[in-house]
Amino acid sequence: MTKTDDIYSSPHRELQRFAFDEQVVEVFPDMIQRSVPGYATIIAMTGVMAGRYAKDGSHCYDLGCSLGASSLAIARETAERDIRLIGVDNSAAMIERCRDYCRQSNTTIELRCEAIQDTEISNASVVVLNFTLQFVPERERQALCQRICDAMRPGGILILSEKIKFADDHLQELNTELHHAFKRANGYSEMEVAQKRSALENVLIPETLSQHQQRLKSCGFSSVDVWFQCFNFASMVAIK
Ligand code: GEK
Repeated sequence: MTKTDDIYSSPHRELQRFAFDEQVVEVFPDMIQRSVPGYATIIAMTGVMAGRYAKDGSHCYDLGCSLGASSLAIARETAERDIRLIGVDNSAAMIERCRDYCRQSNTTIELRCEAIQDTEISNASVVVLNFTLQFVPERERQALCQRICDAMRPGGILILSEKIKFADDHLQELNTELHHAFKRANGYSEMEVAQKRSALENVLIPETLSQHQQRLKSCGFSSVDVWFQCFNFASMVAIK
């Protein structure tokens, strides 16, 4: 049983920058499910795509794995195959809890507590960045995506899911409001939505779909598709 996210349900006199600490880990499954439209679909389809593209004798990476939702979905779809599954997160609290989940579900995932900008990547057939690149400093994103592409086997895939922004002001406003309405429909109050938004300011930096697509192309991915979008959340697949 996971706890209900009530972190921002009472007024915070001084809002701290959002961090993936013990308090967040406690409520994370509930928080992400109620905050990200399409989260369950994206995780399940990450597993399905990995099942198709993961190659025997290769590595699959879940970068920013949190509690291992994507890794566990990949593990389910690649059971009995000769694939090394690696999860990376720089939050010690997340990795510790993820380790418990892996143990409980009898799943073997190599977990690394380190920055995805520094982690070694090689012989990859599948790399997943589900809602993680948005937390990496903007100036470091190109080098990271380049390193991922370089470490990937031809025919391998990168699954990149992100909160996105819109170049068109009208669409930016509409999708922001629709996302907030989604959160309210999931039980968050106006105050919770507003406080979370402030805490994430300058921590989660979204980019437009075309920025992502151009970057992926410039790194050497030959095909890039947006396979899922709901409001200002999207998931792309890039094929090397
Ligand atoms: C899921 N993928 O359930 N290096 C390593 N980890 C990082 C870094 C970094 N530079 N920056 C942030 N993180 C997961 C959800 S959550 C998304 C991913 C969200 C980690 C951070 O500690 C957190 O666990 C994760 O990336 C982002 O599908 O909460 O919106």
